[in-house]
Amino acid sequence: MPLPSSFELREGSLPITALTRIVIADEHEHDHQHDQTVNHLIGDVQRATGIHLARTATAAAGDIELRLDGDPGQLGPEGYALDIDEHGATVRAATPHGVWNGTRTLVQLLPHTPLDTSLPFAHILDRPRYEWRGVMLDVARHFFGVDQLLRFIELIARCKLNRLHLHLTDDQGWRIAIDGWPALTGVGGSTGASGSAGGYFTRADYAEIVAHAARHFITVVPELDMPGHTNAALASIPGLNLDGIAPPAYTGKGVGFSSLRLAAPATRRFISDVIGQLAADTPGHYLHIGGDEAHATDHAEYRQLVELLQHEVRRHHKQMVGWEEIANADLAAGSIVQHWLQPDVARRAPPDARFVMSPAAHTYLDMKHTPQCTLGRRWAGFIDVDTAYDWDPATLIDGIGDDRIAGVEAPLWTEKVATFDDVQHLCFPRLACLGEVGWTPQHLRNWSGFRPRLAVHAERLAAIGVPLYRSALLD
Ligand code: TNX
Repeated sequence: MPLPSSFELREGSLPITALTRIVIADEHEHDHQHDQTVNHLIGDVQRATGIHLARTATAAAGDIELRLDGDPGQLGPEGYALDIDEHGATVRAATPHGVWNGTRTLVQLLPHTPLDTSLPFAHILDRPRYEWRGVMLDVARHFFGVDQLLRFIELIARCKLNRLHLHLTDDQGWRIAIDGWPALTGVGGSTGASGSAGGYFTRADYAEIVAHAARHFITVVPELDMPGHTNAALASIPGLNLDGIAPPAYTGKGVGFSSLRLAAPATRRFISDVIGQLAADTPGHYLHIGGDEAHATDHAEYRQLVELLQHEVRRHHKQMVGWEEIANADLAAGSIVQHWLQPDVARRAPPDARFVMSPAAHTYLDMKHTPQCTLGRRWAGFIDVDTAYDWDPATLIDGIGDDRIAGVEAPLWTEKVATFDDVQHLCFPRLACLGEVGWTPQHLRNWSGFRPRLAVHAERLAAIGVPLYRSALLD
C-alpha cells in the first residue's frame, strides 16, 4: 500500500533474525536523512518482529542493505528498487527519499505476526505517479496541538503521503504566532468554531512540526487564508479594517463574509510581515495563500490582493499555491492551483500553472462516509472508501492531464470536527485510498483489487490504536 508500479513476488522467504544487520555504506553514514531512515527501520522491524537489528557498513549474506546508487533517470526523486532473495534484501534509490519509500514497502512486507519474521522473496521497481500527495488539516476552525500533529504525521507517512498542508488561519482562529503582531494569537488565537478553546503554534512549535514531518520525508505547506476567511485577523488588528474598528470574534460555520482591504492602513505591512516570517520558517518550496470563497471582496480588488500576495511569496523565493479561485488573477509561471469544486474556474489558470486535485466529491474528509454516520457533513456527497479510491485525477478538468497535474490532496475542514479521535476517524482509512490514487499508475488500479489490501491496512491501523472508520465495504 500503495500498490507499486511494478513488482513480482516469488516463492520463498528471507528470514529476519537477531543476526540480520542493516547495511549502509560508510560514505553515507553522515547523511543525516539517510541515517534517520535507518533508525526508523530499526524501530519498525523491532515493533513488527521483536528483533532489534544492528547496523554495519559491510554486507554479509542475509543482511538488509540500503543503497544510494540507484539510477536517477529510472527511479526519479522518490522511486526505489527493492530486491529480496536468498542472498538478502536490498533497497536501492537515487535519493534518501527514495530509500525511505523503499523501507516503507519493506516494513509492510513483514507478516506482522510474532511467529513469522521473514520477508517474502520479491522484486519491486516502484516510483510515484505524482510528486504531490497531500493531506490538509484545518487547525483554524478547531485547533489541534503539537503532539497531535506529530502523531498525525506518523500516520499519514504510512500512506506514502509527502505533503502536509496546514490551514493555519480562518475566520474562527489565527494559529501561528507572528513577531510584532501579538494580537493575532492573543486575540485571534483565543477562539475557535462552536466556542472551542482555540490555541496557536509558537514559532518553536511550528519548527518542531516541520522537523518531524521532514523525518518522514513530508513537506509542510503552510496556508494563511487571504483575502477572505480573515475575520480572526480583522478582529485582532483594528488597522486591517477600513473604519478602524475590529469586528467581534466569529465562532460559527459560515463562510464568505470577511475580507482584507487594500485601503486599510495596516494591510500591506501585515501581508509583508506574515508572509515574510512564514517563508523564513518554512524549508519547503511552497506557501499557500488561500484565495477561496472571497465573496466579500470586490472582483478587481481580489485580483490586486492575490497579485500582491503572489509578489510577496515570490520575493521570498517560494512557489505560490492557492485554491482554484486564484485562477481569476494574473498568475506567475509555476503557480499551483488547487482544484476543489469548479473545473471551469480552475481552467482559467495560465498554461504554465500546475494543479493539485482535491475534488470535493472524492477527497473532502469532512464529508460523511454514509448517511448513517453521525460525524461529518453532506454538501459534497457521501464518501465511503470506494468513492475515495475510484477516481482519476486526469479526467477532472477538460484538457488537463498528468503533465499539468502536480498531484492530489485530501482536505479535512474542521468546523464540526472537535477531537483528534474524530480527525482520525474521518482520515483513516480514506487517506490510504488517496495515497494509492496519487502513487499508483491508473491502469493498475481497481477497487476489487484494492479492497482486500485496504482491509489489511485498516487492521494494522486498528492494531496501533487508530480509532478508524470501519467501512461495511471491507467486511
Ligand atoms: C469550503 S473548500 C471551503 C472551506 C469549508 C469547506 C467545508 C474551500 C476551499 N473552502 O472554507 O471549510 O467548504 O466543507
